[in-house]
Amino acid sequence: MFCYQCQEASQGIGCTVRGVCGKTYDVANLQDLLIFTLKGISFLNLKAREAGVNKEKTDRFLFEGLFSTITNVNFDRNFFINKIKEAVALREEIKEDLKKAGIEVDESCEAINWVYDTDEDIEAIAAEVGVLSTKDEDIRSLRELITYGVKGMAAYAYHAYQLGYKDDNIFRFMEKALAKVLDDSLTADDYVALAMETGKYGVDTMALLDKANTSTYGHPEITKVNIGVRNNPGILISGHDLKDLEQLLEQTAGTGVDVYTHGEMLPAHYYPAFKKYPHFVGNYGNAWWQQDREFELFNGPILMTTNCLVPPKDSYKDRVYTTGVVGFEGVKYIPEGPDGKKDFSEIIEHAKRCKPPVEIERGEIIGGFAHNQVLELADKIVEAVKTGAIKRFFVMAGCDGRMKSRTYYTEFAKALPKDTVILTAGCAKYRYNKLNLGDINGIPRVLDAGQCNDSYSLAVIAMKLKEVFGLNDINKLPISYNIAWYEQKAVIVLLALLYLGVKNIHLGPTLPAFLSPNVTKVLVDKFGIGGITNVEDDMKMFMGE
Ligand code: FSO
Ligand code: SF4
Repeated sequence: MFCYQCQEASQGIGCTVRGVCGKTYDVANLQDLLIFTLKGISFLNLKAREAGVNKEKTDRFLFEGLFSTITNVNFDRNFFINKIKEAVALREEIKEDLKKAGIEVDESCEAINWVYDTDEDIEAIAAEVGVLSTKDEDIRSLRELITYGVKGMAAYAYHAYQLGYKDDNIFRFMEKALAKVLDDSLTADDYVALAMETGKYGVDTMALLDKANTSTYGHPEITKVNIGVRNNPGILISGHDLKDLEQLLEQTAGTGVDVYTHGEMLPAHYYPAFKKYPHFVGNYGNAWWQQDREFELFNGPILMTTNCLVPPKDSYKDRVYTTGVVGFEGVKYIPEGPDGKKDFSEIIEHAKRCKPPVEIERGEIIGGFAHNQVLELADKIVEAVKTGAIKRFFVMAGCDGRMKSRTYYTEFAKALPKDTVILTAGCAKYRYNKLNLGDINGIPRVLDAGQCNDSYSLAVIAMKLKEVFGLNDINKLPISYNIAWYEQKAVIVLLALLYLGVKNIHLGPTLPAFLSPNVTKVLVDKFGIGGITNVEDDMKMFMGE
């Protein structure tokens, strides 16, 4: 096992015995083998595409497989053994299809030709194909940067697909990128260019998901979200999947069971379509890493639709349900029916047997500042910038995490001058969204666009402001980027911002372990990427003092 894909990689180097996230040795290796086999499938499917014999089920298999290996999504050994077997079967099917179409394929690459007889064979091969099998540190770094970006892209493509939105160009690119990551003839420069192209498709995928979400559920609007509780049994839903939420709200209507959001599901409250449910009560708790305490206190069942799942404690494990690509051994899984419907009745019955949630806080938080809403307020915002009432915006999007050093973000938000506004998305917001930082002429000082993928909204807003102020460079706007990262969706968001030409992004609380010194140097030289130090010095640096 060697994994360094998230910000919590052991000692800032990599997890080698067991993940800090709780991922076991065998699961880490199996994830590597799944990714390796998906690369082989990608190589073959590109040829199948050219010949017009590709199948839609391959697209879905690819993005689901990639998504399942993102940090805190799936910890279940059997899930990966089965997925790998399915991957090999699919790979052979594509080979057959190519043969029938008269297409010759060079099958010398191991990702395309490895076979197994037993589960032990699978585990033995899994131990050989990990990250460290690329010997050159810089090539490895760039290959992983691209692979993690594609994983994030796959997660967003998955959500769009669930709502009936897809784009073959995105699927083709994912295959191209994964196939190139196998190609030993490519140089570091080739991979830098591929990383940029990954950013381009990251923008396209986030735009597609934005279209899917807003066409289906309406444009997010300014919303006050209750953070207290009611006296009914409840179901807590976490992760990012809005379609799962919709089905849960439909099925719980009139049952006397309330529904609350946790973590990244909070922004669901901002969508008009979910406002019609009187039993959609509010948001319970904070970011993903606090779930062990908060799930315990919630008392009712919890539905994990995507990351971030933390290995559940015995005290509440029997109340956790997973769906989609999420999995954990011994935790009940809710499958999707052939018609795309999920039956949540077991969770609803479970909830009825549970006590109402324990109140952990009271009050409201405000959000819903995605691009459409912010552009409606554009005149007010532009006026505030012109009069100097707003001096600077700080994009503080991204993730939250366990590390103590992340208190930096709370302290940074508190220390920001009163004439600055935070633009946020993702679960990083929980570090400062309950601080009551006030408003500027009625504009709240923390503008939450939504989930991590809604970072796209922040880019749209920046582009619009550039246009309004008649600037020729997005970097001339009074916007600073102090972004927190944790998992691979943040990688695609970062690559997307770089592709859009955003410079001088500061990334914390630590730079990715997968960036080698030389690759870091490229990012510093080309894009002005930096880390963080301490609140006082960083504040001076950002405010140009
Ligand atoms: Fe995890 Fe947070 Fe949204 Fe990240 S809950 S950490 S970039 O924001 O992805 O899933
Ligand atoms: Fe370690 Fe992060 Fe990989 Fe988990 S996902 S094994 S914490 S690097």
